[in-house]
Amino acid sequence: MLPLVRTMSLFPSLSLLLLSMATASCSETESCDNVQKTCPVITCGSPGINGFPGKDGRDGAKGEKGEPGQGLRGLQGPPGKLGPQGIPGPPGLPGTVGQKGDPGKCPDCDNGLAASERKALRSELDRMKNWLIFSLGKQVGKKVFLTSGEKMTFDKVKALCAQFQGSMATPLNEEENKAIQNVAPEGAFLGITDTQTEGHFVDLTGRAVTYQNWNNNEPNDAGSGEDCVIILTDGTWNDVTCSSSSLAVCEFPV
Ligand SMILES: [Ca+2]
Ligand SMILES: [Ca+2]
Repeated sequence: MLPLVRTMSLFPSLSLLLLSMATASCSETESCDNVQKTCPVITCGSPGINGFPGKDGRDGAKGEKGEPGQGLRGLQGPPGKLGPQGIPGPPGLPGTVGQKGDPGKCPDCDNGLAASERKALRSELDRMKNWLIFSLGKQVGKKVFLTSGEKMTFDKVKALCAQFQGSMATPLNEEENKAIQNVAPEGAFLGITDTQTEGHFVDLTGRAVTYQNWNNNEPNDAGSGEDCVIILTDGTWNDVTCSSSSLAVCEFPV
């Protein structure tokens, strides 16, 4: 019945037509009482005006979340393009020191030819050393005393000997003192001073000298002071000024 009422409200002329048709049928075939029994929608009085549709009801409660869909998952796509190279990271910490390696081998050193060459070179070197000592110097024990033949101040003699990996002649006993005397018959500086402490003579390493061979009345620290030592022609010693000049004699290990 409801659709019919709505249809009638929407089309008032149609409803009136239907009503007139029903009224006409009633009057032609049967009484109104019978019509009411067979057609309850249609009344016999004047029809009322249809009301407006009611307001929409409130929204219902939110329903539960539905089940996931059953559709098929698509195939995995191909890998994307390679991204740009990143910034280099900071340098790592230094590693631990490795163990000491085995001694290396020298193939040329192990054969007999190289060994014979070394022996020949050593022999030649010894011969040249003897020639040098014979012509210029004097060997005592494991020392050889040589002179450059020049006279200079104490400091220059010290520097000259160091330049040639030697040191100033410093006699430790009478034999060495005699050897220096033979190399420098006119006298020479010795590696002995009392610059640090007056009257306390030491060698160039700072050790007190145990062997001494002073001339009479020496050392006298004469004049404005004498802190360096020379060997005289007779082999005795005299303290002199360091700025004076004397023969340079150096000693070298043999
Ligand atoms: Ca002195
Ligand atoms: Ca003196």
